[in-house]
Order: sequence, then structure tokens, then C-alpha cells
Amino acid sequence: MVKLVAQSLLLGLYLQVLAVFAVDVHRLNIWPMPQSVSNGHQILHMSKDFELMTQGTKYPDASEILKDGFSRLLDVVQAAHVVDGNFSHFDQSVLLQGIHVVIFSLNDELQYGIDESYKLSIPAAGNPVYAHLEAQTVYGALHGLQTFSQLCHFNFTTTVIEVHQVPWNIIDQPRFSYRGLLIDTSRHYQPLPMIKKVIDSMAYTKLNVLHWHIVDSQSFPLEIPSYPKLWFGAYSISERYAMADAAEIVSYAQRRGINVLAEIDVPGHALSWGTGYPSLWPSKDCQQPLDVSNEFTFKVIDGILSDFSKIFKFKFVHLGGDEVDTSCWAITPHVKKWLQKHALNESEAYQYFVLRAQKIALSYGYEIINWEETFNNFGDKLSRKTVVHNWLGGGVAERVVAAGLRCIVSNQDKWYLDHLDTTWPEVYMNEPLTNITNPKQQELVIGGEVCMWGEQIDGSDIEQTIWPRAAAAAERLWSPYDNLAKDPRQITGRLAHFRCLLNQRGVAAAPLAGPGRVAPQD
Ligand code: CP6
Repeated sequence: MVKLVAQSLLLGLYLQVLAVFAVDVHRLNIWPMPQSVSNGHQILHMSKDFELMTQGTKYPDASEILKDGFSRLLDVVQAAHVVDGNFSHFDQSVLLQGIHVVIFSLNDELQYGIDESYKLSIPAAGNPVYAHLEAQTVYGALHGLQTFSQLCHFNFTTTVIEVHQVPWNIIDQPRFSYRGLLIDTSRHYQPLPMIKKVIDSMAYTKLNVLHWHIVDSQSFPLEIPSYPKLWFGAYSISERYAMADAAEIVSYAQRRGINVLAEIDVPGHALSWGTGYPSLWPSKDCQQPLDVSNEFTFKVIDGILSDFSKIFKFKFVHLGGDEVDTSCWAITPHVKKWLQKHALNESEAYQYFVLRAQKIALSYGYEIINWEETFNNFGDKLSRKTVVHNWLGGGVAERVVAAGLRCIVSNQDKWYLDHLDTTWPEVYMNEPLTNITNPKQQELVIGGEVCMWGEQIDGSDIEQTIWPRAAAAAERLWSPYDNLAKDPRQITGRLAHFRCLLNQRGVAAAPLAGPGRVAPQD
């Protein structure tokens, strides 16, 4: 009896310790929360000669990617403050001299599924004092530098940057390999500097795929050298991206560990293609979907994907396939005749179109992402190299992975950022593995994506519409399930802190409270 009481007391104590730990971890101002963290309560001062050290590693000269990442780290921790403290005041044993980075792989090709893990340790003292960062790839090291940047604070009395709460020991890796953000440059053009700013801010929160919904019905801003009249569908002669600009975006993102997923949304969302090539429209009265009966349609898709394959090096291309209304195919005489000749009904013709576009993408070495309607209508016919992109609501991912295909979750009720009434706690609580318990099926959910559709936003308000809510999704996709807050009230302070950090870094992230952005109710 006594033993039983003692045991239950012990168990109670243990649970309490666990609970305290769970709360405590959210008191640390790190976003997204790493896999494992321990910290102390001392302070280091960052030397004004704070250096990147790579001696003794396979990277004696450090890759340019790492060096650039290090110089961006210095910029963000300095946050434009004037650092002019008198460093001779400080005891050498608490002066942080630099960060020693060890990268194990020499391959710095960015691709889906690469190792993004890192280990970061910062001692409380030493002689000299160095932080240590280890990673398999340079992209894991960049994540480590991002985490490091969040531990730094400017001291206004000494005018020196400090690292608080040392010693730190952090071990970290992402829960999901695909952590995306969609931007839409067809409904509103986004200037190139804004796209770069979005990429910068994605890196702060460890998102790793920029899904570029480049073209749609409203405008065709991208240059396609194989079919140079396509961008006649741009809004104006200024609101365009040259191929070289797109290549620069890809390279800018890649240097920050971010893949670019390019999309052409066929056959439904493609009206603007016909501005330059009207024969892509079934007729003047039927301007979408693209003309399924015309061989030229598939030639153009081939040309676009051929041009894409030269610059968009991500393993996936997105082929859309959503919201296809085929009704005007059936009433356009030459298309109707073609359907009859091939004994296809409208829905079979939609399937034929999507599968033929898939074959073209495969011929250029891509794997394919398609919106979920393709799965809902003919899932068993899709190439096994298809990833199904959910958007219509919950419950689809379960069926996709049960069918053995991969899935990306973007449930519109939770992760569509153009829904301004979706609050950050709702974004945070969207769990991609809802109702998926089989570990093999869980692996098929490769991640998720928040979508910033462009109908309602442009360069003037894209940042405050994306942030801070996208950061809530970023933590859901990065942090181990057990570290995620079970109640968003636990993390209001930490997210508010992170959004202030975004502001300090020049990102116009909105406050957590306010219209459409309410804090959780007490
Ligand atoms: N454009 C494209 C869109 C949407 C989709 N595809 C969309 C649909 C409904 C809502 C938001 C966006 N604007 N090409 C659906 C994937 Cl609520």
C-alpha cells in the first residue's frame, strides 16, 4: 500500500516535471521550436571580430553558400544597430570569438529530401569561446545559423551583441521534408525585390519550398523562349519576368536552402495563354479550358516544360489540374467532333489532358504535383510519380496515402492565407497527419504548404498577409509532434516575439491581434 502511494507520488512528480518542461520549452524564444534544446542562464558577448571558422573540416575555405549565410547572420543580429562597445572591458573567457562550422558532405546540391539536420552548441565560457555547429549539408548549417541568430540580443548599454541563456545545446531536424509557401504572380504581379523578400523571410522560419504559381488565367508574366508570344498575356510590358529573372530567383532561393516549385495550371487556369496564341482557346466564346483537341496545345506545354527544365531544377513541377469546367468543350463544334471521334466524354477528356501533360513532364525528368481534383476524379490513373496536393478540405490525405500516393496538405479551411478570417491558432492546429496512423502511410505525407493566392493582395500587403500566420504552419511542419503546443495559448508570447523579430528584420509581419488575426481567447 505504502509502496503504491509512493509510486503514484513519484509518477505525479514525474508528470509534473514533464508538464513544467513542456511549458518551459515554449518560454524560450526560438521559432520554430527545435527537436531538442537545453540552455543555461549566462551571457556571452559577441566579439566585434566574430568569425566563421571552418578549419579542420572538409570545407577548408567554406562554401560560398555558407559564407553568404554567415554574412547575412551578422546583418540580422546587428539589425542596423551601431555596435561600438569597448571590447577591452570584457573578460576573454566570455567573449564569443566565432562559430566553428563543420559540414560533413561536400555536395551542396539543393534537392527534395536532403539532410537538413544540425547540432548547435554554445558553451558558457572558454578560452577562447567558440560556438559549434555541425551539419550533414550546408543547408542544415544554414538552419543552424538561423537558430543561432534568434539567440542574439543587442545590449543598449554596452552597444554589444550578446548571446543569452548560454550554454546552449540544440539538436534539430525537420519533421517534414516539404514545407511550402505558395505565391501567385498572375492575379497581381509581384516585383522581383518583393519575391526575394518573401524568400528571405521564409528562411527565417525554415520553410523550404517556394511554390511559384507564376501564370494563371488573369496574366502570363513569364518569358517562355520556345513560345515568345505567351507573355503577351502579361498585364503590361513592365509586369513581366524574363527567363533570366526567374533563374535569378531560383538561384537566390537556392543559396538560402529554398527550392522553387514552378506551376503551370492546366487545363483550367490558363486563359491568358491565348492572348499570344488564340488557337489555344477552343473559340472566342470558349477561352478555357485549353483546347484539348488541338495538338498545338501539347506542343506549347512541351515547350514550356522544356524551358522550365533548364532553370527550375527542383525535382517536382506542379501541373495544376484544379477547378476544370469542361462544359464549353462540349458545345464548341470542332472540340465536340474530336470528342466524338475519340469516344471520350468531357470528364475522360479532362483525364486525357492531365495524363498527357504528366507524360510530357516525366519526359523532362520531373516528378509531378497535381491539385487533388485529379486524384478525386481518376486517382488510379495518375502516374505513380504524382504527389497529390490537397486543398478542398480535410480527409483527402487519408485517401491519397491509402492509395499509395504521396500527398501535400494545404486544407483551404486552415492553410489558405487569402482567407483573412483564418486565425493563427487555426493555422497552427492544422495537423497534416490527422487520422493517418499507419507509419508507412504517414511517410507518404511529405509535408504541407500555406497558400497566398493573389486575387486580394499585391506588393503593398503581401507580407502582412503571409506573416505571422505562415510561421504558425512552419512550426507545425518543422518541429517534432511532441514539441508542438497542444493549446495555442502556450505559444502566444513566443510567436509574438518571433513576429517582432520579423519586424526588426524589415518584414512587415502583422500583429497577432487585430481583424482576422485574433489571439486565442482565454
Ligand atoms: N487559383 C487556382 C485559385 C484557387 C485555386 N487554384 C483557389 C480556389 C479557392 C480559394 C482560393 C484559391 N485562386 N489556380 C484552387 C487550388 Cl478559396
